Amino acid sequence: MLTHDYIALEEKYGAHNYHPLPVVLSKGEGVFLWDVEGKRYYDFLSAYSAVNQGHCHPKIVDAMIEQAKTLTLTSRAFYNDCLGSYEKFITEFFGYEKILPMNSGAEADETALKLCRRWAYDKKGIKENEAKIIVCEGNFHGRTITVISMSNDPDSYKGFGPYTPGFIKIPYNDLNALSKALEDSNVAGFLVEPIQGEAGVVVPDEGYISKAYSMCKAKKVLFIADEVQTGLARTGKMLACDHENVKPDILILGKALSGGTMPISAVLADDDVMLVIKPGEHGSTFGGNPLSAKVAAAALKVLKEEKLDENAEKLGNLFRQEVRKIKSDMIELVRGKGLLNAIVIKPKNGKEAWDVCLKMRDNGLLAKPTHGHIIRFAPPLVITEAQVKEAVKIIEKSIQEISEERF
Ligand code: IF1
Repeated sequence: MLTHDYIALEEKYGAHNYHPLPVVLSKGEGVFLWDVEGKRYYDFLSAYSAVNQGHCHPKIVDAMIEQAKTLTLTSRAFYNDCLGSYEKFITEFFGYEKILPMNSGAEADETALKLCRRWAYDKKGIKENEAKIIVCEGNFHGRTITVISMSNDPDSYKGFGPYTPGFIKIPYNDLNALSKALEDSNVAGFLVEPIQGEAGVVVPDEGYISKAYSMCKAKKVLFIADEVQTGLARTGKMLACDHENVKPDILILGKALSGGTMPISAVLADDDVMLVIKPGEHGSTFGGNPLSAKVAAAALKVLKEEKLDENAEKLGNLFRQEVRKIKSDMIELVRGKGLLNAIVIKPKNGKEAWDVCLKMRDNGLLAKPTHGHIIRFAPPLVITEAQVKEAVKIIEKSIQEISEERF
């Protein structure tokens, strides 16, 4: 089968809930992907930052294979011999008293919302069913009904109502709006992405996170950070909140927690928050299974051993510096932190970000547009300096070729 055969198969038998770039991948290693015809590409998406450790990292895959041969799932009806030591490891790793293990990012966000609401009733004394949670415009927290109820992107929410109530939406990066919203005494939590990924890698002003945190503290409101995409070394620190020395009351992790091998997410909090949920009140069949316990521990160890946070910081600076040298009227703006970056594309001769991505694919680099005119650039954090430079050459060449094309 060739590329078009695989695409036709998905088109015929799969739901049409995605519009992928036309490339069919069959192998990955480190920063590279190969398509079914054997062509090699730089991966500058990293499965939306799930593959921070690089494709098929041997230490993560070894942990996975070894555990898969021994025990994969017991459910939480019984104890298993992997979960406790993983729980000890990850809580010490991030400095929390407890973890609640889940699978997808959206589920972890839902878990955080449930924790926050229950804490509001049990600890803050808000009347039942009246708790409110502040969220930000432009957010992306996943696809479940409650999560899309927080969204102001019609693609996410339109036509899926009725929606879950209890959210106050305020503009992102706006402390005045936060201050006003915090005046409502029924507010229990503030859920925020330290950098908004889906919105197009929107980096807030310096001090936004730390000031927002202090404002929440002053009102006895839980500061909840969705670090599903920004976490785990992507932005140059283990957590994006570390840039401002903020320790969220509730921390949400996903994606790279498994190095891209399987869905593993986690919610971390101290006892005061985590223990409001009692046996039987929350859970999931797969959350905390022995296989994911082993895989997640291995994935975290790789981040630390290979100092991927430092590499992201250093090579992120290099990437932005090199891209800013490209002379093209199609580049409107380059922004980001660590190795989570975006280029805002100014269309030319009817050519848009999508066309640039197709051209980059032809030239051996994969990235995906968001919101029509923004291209996200987020390679695996194991990338080297020479590879960043070569990748930027491909980006430059592609933008130049597109600029010269007409309809
Ligand atoms: C898709 C975006 C990225 C997330 C944050 C929770 C979740 C996500 C901050 C949910 C998921 C994804 C999902 C993926 C595309 C992607 C994405 F463009 F949509 F926004 F990464 F930039 N919190 N992000 O970014 O995690 O339930 O998917 O495990 O195809 O929908 P999930």
